[in-house]
Amino acid sequence: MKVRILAVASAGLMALGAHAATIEPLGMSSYRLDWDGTTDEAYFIQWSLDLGGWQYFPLVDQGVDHEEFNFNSSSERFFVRVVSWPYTGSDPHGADFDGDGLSNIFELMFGLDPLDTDSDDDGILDGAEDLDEDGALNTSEYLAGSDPKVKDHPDVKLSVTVGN
Ligand SMILES: [Ca+2]
Ligand SMILES: [Ca+2]
Ligand SMILES: [Ca+2]
Repeated sequence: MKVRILAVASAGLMALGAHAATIEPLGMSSYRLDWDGTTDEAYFIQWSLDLGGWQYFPLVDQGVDHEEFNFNSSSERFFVRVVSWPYTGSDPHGADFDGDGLSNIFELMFGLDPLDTDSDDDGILDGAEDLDEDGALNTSEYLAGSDPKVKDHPDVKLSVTVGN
């Protein structure tokens, strides 16, 4: 029997249970997370294997009322939580919630925290970091559409596919 524990939290430290959430198994290693949303919030979904650190799934969910997210996990034990952020716009992927110059989805795709201007807490803001040390700062790579983790030529465009 697999142990599945769902924790629900938000950037604003919303009380546990404020968004009634459940996980149901859909099949082999496949699950559905659902929770009650509102139209004035966007949602990030995070996972952890040990509660020691949380990783983002690469999407931002626009709040409606009933939210669903399907995912796979082959781990014996895992944790999933929903993080909410006040938002009434229509492009949660393209928005820049933490205001560091990098869009939410760009940060999610490259392992940065879209809700923290300095993901690694080294005093250098995410946009001013140069992840691949190729001389082009992350903000420049974002604007050029290049991959901030590959020392790529400026005219190599990044292709991003987002599922929701
Ligand atoms: Ca950002
Ligand atoms: Ca930093
Ligand atoms: Ca770079």
